[in-house]
Amino acid sequence: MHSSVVDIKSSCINVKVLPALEDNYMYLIIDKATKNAAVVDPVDPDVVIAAVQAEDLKLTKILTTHHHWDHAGGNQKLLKQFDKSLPVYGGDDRIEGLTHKVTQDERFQIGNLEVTCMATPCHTKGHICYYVRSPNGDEHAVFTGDTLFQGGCGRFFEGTPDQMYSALCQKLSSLPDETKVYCGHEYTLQNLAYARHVEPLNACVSERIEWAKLQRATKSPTVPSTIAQEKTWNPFMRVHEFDVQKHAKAKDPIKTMGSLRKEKDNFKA
Ligand code: GBP
Ligand code: ZN
Repeated sequence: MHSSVVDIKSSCINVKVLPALEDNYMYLIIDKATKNAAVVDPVDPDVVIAAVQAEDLKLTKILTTHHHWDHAGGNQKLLKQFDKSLPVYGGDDRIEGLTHKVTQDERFQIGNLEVTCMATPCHTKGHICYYVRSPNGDEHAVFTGDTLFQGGCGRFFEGTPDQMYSALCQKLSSLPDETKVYCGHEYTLQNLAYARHVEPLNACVSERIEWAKLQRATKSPTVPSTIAQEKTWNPFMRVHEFDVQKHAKAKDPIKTMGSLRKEKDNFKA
């Protein structure tokens, strides 16, 4: 296992972080009040089923961020081995087992938790981020798949700088500061190495690198971060900043986004 299993607990929303494959994360989103749960990107269904049974959860939904096999490739097996009638949410017809195709602002519940879908096309055309709120509105989490990573973002396989700008700097940046960010891969150290190349003088980047090195030394996940933190160290969320534009040799945020992504595609940490 690339990382240990951890439980992120609070009053209403619990999240179980489950490592999979080389560097993927699956997540159980648990409504503490009802023990209802949804699983995000269950590429390794055996691990998910074991966790659901050990914690005596009622698994009611599969949430898929995008159709890539390392996210959606376990859906059929989970349906077959656990419950053929589990609804499968996602934004792309290429998703295994899809039953509920969702779009921007569509809402549904996990027990009493309120989920809002955010369409974030670019890494893939049908990519969805899932924003989760407690019933009292006090707790927030967002599951960002391969759109927003800690300190970075996904490759632009099916989209443009303009679309990633809209996803990161308009949609995700509008979430409450304290929203916890749960991304699809453990790429934090690689991403922050690039962030330091972009902004060598940004102390938030250097401090997070030191923290992340300590975490990884014990195989602890670096997730979650928060939206407020990402705005301090993630170059792709900082394309308005003068220093970032200067590094990119660009004069507007969207050109900066395009130029950063191009450079990161070939960056060796
Ligand atoms: C790293 O950064 O550690 N190993 C490298 C990058 C997401 S997975 C590997 C990589 O390219 N990962 C993808 C990405 O977007 N990385 C962000 C970055 O490099 O900055 N995937 O598995 C990837 O989406 C995939 C699966 C891709 C099916 C295409 C298809 Br089709
Ligand atoms: Zn992907």
